[in-house]
Amino acid sequence: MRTQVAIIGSGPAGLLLGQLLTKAGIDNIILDRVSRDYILGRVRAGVLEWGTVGLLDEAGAGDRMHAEGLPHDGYSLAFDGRDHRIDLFGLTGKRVMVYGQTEVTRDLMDARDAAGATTIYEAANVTPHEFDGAKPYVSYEKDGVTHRIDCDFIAGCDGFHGISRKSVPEGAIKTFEKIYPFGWLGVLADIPPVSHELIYANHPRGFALCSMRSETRSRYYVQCTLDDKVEDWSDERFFDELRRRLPQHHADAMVVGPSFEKSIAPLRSFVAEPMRFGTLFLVGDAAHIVPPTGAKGLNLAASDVYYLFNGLREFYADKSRAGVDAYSARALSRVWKSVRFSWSMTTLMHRFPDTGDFGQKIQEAELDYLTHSEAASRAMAENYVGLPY
Ligand code: RFL
Ligand code: PHB
Repeated sequence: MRTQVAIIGSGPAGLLLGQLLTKAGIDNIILDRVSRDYILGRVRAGVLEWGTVGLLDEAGAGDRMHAEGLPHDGYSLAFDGRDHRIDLFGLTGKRVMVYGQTEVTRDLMDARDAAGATTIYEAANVTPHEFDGAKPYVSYEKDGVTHRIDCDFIAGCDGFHGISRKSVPEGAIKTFEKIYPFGWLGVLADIPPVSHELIYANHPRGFALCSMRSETRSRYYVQCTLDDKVEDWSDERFFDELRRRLPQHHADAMVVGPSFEKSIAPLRSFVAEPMRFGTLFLVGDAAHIVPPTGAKGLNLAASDVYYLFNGLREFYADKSRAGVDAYSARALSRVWKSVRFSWSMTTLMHRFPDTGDFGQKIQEAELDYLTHSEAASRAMAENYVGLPY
């Protein structure tokens, strides 16, 4: 088999890149090691920057998002028993879209099917080869048979645990990592959200987040310890804990109900540099991970795709390598700003077991500063809605 761009990974990064390439007339094949249903069973991000919304429109996958997604003009920082609203629209003229990653993925898969582009699910032992030369290829196994796809470029969109980053010789890559001493326990339940905007709460018992997927489906999180087990958290215990961490008027307004998804995610910041090795490009979680506090993971995958897609389009349309050569530096410049923002919002809103009274006082001072300084609130809002590409 031969294609122009072989894409490893059918998450949001691989699917968005594939769809933009297909629309530009650039042939591509996507390979994933799991099934389509398995991918659609994952519950992950929920907030889209407006730049991501625009890319989904450009990919021809935005109709349902505009019909069913919820544009949000602000969110609340809750602490000390009260709310401070970050007026995203008033401070930046921009808003975000609340629309789940599962739905984004489904819309991109449907658009890909409609375009007739090839995706190979349940491909085993996918491996990128010879990406330091001009004739790269990807091999994989399916139903016991080994296949080979020759290509011009390989896009490694295979997430943090994927094979693409691991295929790069150790000496050619530098990684940066920070592990946080806590996780998030999340539930999904068909109950109306406690508030029509997101609430990020800092409480002596730990962080909490009230998010949503629709007007009838809530996504709630509480900070938990790294050794917490999902089995130890009944719905009753979860909602009791969540309510205790919210200002009283929100706790009183909360409707509770049975959850149908409950999981724990550890929090980590990670960046791999560079993001390009010859004809292999790392995209999205394959190259970087952020803690979810700033809602940046999925949006960073989208901005990487923007830079790579434009580089590839320039390569095929104008015979220019300038865009692909600039990919890593352009993507990393935006990545590090989102890594910084996600780290700072995580540091501001969580209880840390190891920073003592000093760390606590610094948090309180920063929250007080945010409450009283429009400049500080605007800086936060500007990062949350997404820095320009
Ligand atoms: P994905 O979504 O992980 O997709 C990668 C795809 O690659 C496939 N794959 C392979 N295919 C072939 N061969 C291999 N060897 C392969 N190894 C992996 C996988 O099956 C998969 O289909 O990466 P992508 O596309 O870069 O998208 C990134 C986003 O998914 C990610 O940034 C966010 O979901 C991060 N994230 C969250 N972000 C938020 O903004 N808010 C959240 O609440 C939030 N919650 C989460 C998250 C990430 C989580 N992970 C990765 C464990 C919760 C979790 C649990
Ligand atoms: C979510 O809805 O899952 C969500 C929203 C905002 C975040 C993280 C997760 O910062």
